[in-house]
Amino acid sequence: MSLRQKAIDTLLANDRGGFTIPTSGLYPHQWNWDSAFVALGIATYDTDRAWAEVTSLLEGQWPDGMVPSIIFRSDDPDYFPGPSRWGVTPGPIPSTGVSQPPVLATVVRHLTPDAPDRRAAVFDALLRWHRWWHDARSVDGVVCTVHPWETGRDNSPDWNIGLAAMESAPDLAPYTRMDNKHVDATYRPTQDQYDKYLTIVQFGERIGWDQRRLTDEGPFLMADPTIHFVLLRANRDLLAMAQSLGKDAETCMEVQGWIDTGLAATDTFWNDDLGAFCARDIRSGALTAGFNNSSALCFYADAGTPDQRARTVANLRRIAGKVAHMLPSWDPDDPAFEPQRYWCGPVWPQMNYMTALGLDEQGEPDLAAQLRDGLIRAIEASGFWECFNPLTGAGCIGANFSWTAAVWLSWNA
Ligand code: 9WN
Repeated sequence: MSLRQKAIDTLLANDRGGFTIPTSGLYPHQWNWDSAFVALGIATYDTDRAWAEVTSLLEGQWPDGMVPSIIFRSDDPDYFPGPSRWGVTPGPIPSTGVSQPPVLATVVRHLTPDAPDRRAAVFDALLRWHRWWHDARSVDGVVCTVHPWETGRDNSPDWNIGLAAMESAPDLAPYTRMDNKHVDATYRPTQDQYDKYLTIVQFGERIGWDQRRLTDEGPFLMADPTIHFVLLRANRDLLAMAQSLGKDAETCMEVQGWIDTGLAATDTFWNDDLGAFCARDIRSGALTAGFNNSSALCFYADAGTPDQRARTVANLRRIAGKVAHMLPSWDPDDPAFEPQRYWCGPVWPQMNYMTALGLDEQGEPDLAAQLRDGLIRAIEASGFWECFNPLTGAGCIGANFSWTAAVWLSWNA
């Protein structure tokens, strides 16, 4: 069977009727940015079904505009923490109480150049979601995050500063992890990290998921290059869609204001010692110090000075000399690098997709090709895994993974 057919079959097998799960067993619900990437892949063979992926995700939008990281259309005992642990959430469908990197507007723009009706149908929902980031998650013009799960890079060493600065709740309700029942525990976040993840959830649940309070008073507050650069690009795409739809000047100016604020905030993430965009702990001001697979998203966002871009490229070239498959999620020269542990080393398909796109657009086609080639070779050797060991190309964590199939399809359309 061709790889193309296997990719399509993977997405069909994960289809739960109008929405797609990342993979069965480990992740049995609809995830936010997973669905956005999935829509890109499905669009290569079924545009109507791809559009359903977009609209089904927006069905979970909260009254305050947030689009949650997971929508729980059922309570699956195989997954923890499910809807009962997140408690009563204000959205129309039970969900988590945090969001995920907002790639959706960028995907919608890509899917709808000739479909203004579709574009118009979701524009206001996207606008309200972006406004939520700038209102509820912003501190002094920097869009922040309150939970490692919100960044989509769960156990990246980037979050160690923020997690070390908080205590696990002494009255943390007991729980049983389910992730370790599906996959090798040594590839997953540690128990201490999970206690802290659940501590933040418990805090949010106890304040009734008041998102402004969660940002201001929650146990964890960091700024993430993934969210920053993804939102910056998504705002540019939102503005382009506003203009194509003939939206009023006030709307266009509001979105332009977010772009200006985002560009101005970009230096917040710059670690000049390392020559890389890194995460920052907002309360202590401390910057993390590891080149990771969100660092080069400056190209995707068309942000950063020529010097910042040149130093980012130099880091990418150094790392390319250390691994067989670009782009590892953590710097192989850093002691925190673990090639099989989730966001501490493995190559992530959706990050390679965005980073390669940005590098291509900004005049670095050779590096872009290296990122695409590194992932494609791993997929050809191992299959559609969630992520891959950058030294060997071996698949890690979840098999038959939706966004991996989707990225492959979008690159091979
Ligand atoms: C928690 C579904 C999600 C991805 C994230 C990835 C992982 C979940 C987990 O799986 O997160 O949301 O349990 O580890 O880190 O990026 O969206 O594929």
